[in-house]
Amino acid sequence: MASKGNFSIHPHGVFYDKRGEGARYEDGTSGADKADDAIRPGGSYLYIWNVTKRHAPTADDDACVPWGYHGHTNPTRDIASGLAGIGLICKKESNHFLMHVIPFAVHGKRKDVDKEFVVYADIADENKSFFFEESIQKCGQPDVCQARAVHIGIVVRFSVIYYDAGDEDFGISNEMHHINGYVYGNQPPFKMSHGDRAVFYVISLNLASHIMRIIGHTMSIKHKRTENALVNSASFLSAYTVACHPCHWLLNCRNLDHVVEDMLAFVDVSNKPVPSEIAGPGRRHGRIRKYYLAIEEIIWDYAPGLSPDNSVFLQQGSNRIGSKYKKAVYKLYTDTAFTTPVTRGDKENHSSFTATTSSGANVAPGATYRYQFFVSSIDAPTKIDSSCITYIYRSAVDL
Ligand SMILES: [Cu+2]
Repeated sequence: MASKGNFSIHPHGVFYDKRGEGARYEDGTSGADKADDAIRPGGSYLYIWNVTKRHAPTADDDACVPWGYHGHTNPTRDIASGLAGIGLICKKESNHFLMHVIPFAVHGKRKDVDKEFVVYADIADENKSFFFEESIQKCGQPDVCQARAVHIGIVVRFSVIYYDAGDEDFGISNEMHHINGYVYGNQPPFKMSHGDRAVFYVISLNLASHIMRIIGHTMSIKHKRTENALVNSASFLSAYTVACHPCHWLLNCRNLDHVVEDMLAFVDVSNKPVPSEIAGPGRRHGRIRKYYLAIEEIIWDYAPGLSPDNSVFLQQGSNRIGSKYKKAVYKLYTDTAFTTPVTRGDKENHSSFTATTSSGANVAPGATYRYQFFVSSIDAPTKIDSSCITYIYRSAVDL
């Protein structure tokens, strides 16, 4: 420990006694049992963590299980200051050791995958960082920023005992929606070759939900097929995928608040000869299904059975729109003439205000575009999935 602050390290997923906990709180202990709670500047401390059979991956787990570690002298402050990382606990047969700590670096020793990546998705609140007063000196006019700053007092038992609201906009400007410490796509691209088997260790620590996905790829999480890796506070998971289609793909958080903040990175898949079941052309051995979808404008009534008694706000009037709005819907036709609609039964006719894209094409009014989607063995339901998986499609020109 060489920093100016008192900090600690608190692990997840391993065994420790009070001296290896690294978390400061009122636990009724004293003396040696408190020495791990906060290491002073210039000091050092030996944390002892054990990985016992009870902490090893189970037979049903993947070869390795990711866990997080972070500062816990004041967890909010410590994590905002940057003190977070990831560790792996692996089955013996997959490695020659059980735990390996990888602070935002790749592990690279697994035999069951070609590539390993860390996706630490979080919101770093610089207002709460131990170093905020130093960072504020980077402001063009430090005095001006200091006056706008949100001042947070000392924390006792996780409660802030004083709090100066400051300037909310300035406070928000210091909240970094990051992936591995990078915002607005500044994370260097995750590089894969076509057909690579990859695992993404997706973790989060703070109080927000992140729904991470890679466009053009499905994932397997806990042996189940999905396209979303959902992580909440202090969540750690492994998302397995196979690099499809050489291209530049978006990896981002689907939480719409975080889409607005451009919480994203990119996956670069380079070209390489691959087995036919992975390459696009090789996927065409299956049945081809053609759908002719038009995007049409309609007037949609949100409450066709509305009575004056059951809704105040949906009654149309001089100062209210009412229950009817202009919408766009996908409508299925029999062929490219787009003149004969497909009649759908009641069970199939569920409004559909939703859409799709895979190539990013922007289809202009009156134009048509042919999207090709492939369903290969690597996207299929897994052995433990139910026989069908439900996905949505939607427009993605502007979310
Ligand atoms: Cu997010």
